Amino acid sequence: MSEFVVIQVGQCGNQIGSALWPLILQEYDINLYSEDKKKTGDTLTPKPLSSFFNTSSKSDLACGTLAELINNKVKARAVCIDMEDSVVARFRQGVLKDIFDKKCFITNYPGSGNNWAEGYYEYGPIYAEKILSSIKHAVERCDSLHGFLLLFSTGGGTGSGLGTFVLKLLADCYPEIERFVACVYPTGTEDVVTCPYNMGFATKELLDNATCVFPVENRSLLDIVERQAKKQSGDISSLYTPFNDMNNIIVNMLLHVTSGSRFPGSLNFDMNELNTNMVPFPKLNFLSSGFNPCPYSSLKNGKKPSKQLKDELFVASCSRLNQLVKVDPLGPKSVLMATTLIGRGGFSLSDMNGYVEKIQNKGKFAPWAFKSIKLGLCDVPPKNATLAMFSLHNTTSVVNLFDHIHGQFTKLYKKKAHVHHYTKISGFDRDFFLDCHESFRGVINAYREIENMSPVKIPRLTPLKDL
Ligand SMILES: Nc1nc2c(ncn2[C@@H]2O[C@H](COP(=O)(O)OP(=O)(O)OP(=O)(O)O)[C@@H](O)[C@H]2O)c(=O)[nH]1
Ligand SMILES: [Mg+2]
Repeated sequence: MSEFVVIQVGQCGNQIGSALWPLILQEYDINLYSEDKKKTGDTLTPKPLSSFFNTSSKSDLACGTLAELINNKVKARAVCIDMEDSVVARFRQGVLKDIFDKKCFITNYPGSGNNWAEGYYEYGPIYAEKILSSIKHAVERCDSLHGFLLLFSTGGGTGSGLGTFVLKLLADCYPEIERFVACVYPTGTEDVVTCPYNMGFATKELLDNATCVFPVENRSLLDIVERQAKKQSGDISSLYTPFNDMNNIIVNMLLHVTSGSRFPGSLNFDMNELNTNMVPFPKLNFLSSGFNPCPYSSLKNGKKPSKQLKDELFVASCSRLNQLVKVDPLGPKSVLMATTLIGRGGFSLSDMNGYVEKIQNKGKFAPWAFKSIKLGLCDVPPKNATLAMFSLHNTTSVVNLFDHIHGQFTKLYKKKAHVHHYTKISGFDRDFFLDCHESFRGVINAYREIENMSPVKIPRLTPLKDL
């Protein structure tokens, strides 16, 4: 089982983290609020917690309650960084306080002022040593570290600036270890005026230094949660705290994508296969993810899910309505470079092969991609669901996201608005604006080229007479 160190940076990164840890524990049947063990038959199946927790080498540790975890000195493999203290402070006090290693909290006051340069060039060098030492502490407690998983928003100063600084540190100090990033793009909720610059500079770093990026657009999440709220109560005013619902979707995406690394399955899909299968070129590393956000809890234990339900979940996972970024992976404008499908719970290989055929018939693939689709079957469904289907696409339509950010970045920069906040930071060079603009042009052109590629004609083999 692969191990991961989660590094959560800034307010958003730590808010996603605070939704992530309870849900991971729930997937292992660990009850946070009760001393009771799992009720079903009272026998606990040992499940290796080691992917996200340091269990002090008791790899088959079977815990039913949080108290047992704490007694066994189990610690989350987490590093929590923010340049203000309020969100990280909740980990010091909340119900999970004892599963966090206090050596891995790094905070300051009062934040990076919504300025990428402040996070990257001011706090980065000041905190580099402290951050590296916390990361080293977490890394030394791993037996088979596979990857770092970074969580942050690209819209503010700390997550985007310090988050991408940490990403670069990892690339320099741990070049062999994969760097996965789940990052929020506050599109549609741009409440920060400098957001276009922050998103722009952070994106350049993500293209340069991340192995795989799981981008999430707030406008996509908002659409999903509003649709769900309307379905459930017909009223979206019930969404008092949309960030909670939105972050739950991000967390579920992370649980799905890492499910094969945490649980067994008849067709195992480990995170170590992700980069090879999904990223054909280093800078085309942004992957769109989708799944049905509603758990199918209505199925009684033991009752076989119908084919219709399974098919519905497959269709939902590839639908544009359920993508966490604004793309339509099987739409007319999308050219697929790679796809992965992960079935959790009661899917069979023959179900999966049927879905592969559907995608191959409907989707348009890059001529060199051989229409290949990576499959994974994970035995354990998400908590409160009988089964789930998760899809990941490397599609050229993610260019929409780059176009959107580049457009906003250029609009602001044409007027040189807010530029002085960045140029006043020591280490930040005015030319970085132009470099960033060039980086966007490069990646946008790369996607467009693949979109416009005509199918490659492979010449027929002719016999070699001289042999
Ligand atoms: N989906 C989601 N978006 C968030 C969340 N928190 C903040 N955002 C968005 O992310 C952007 C700012 O990111 P923050 O994480 O608050 O900023 P920060 O990284 O702490 O940086 P500074 O406060 O500027 O130092 C805003 O545009 C918010 O709309 C969250 O919990 N979930
Ligand atoms: Mg903040």
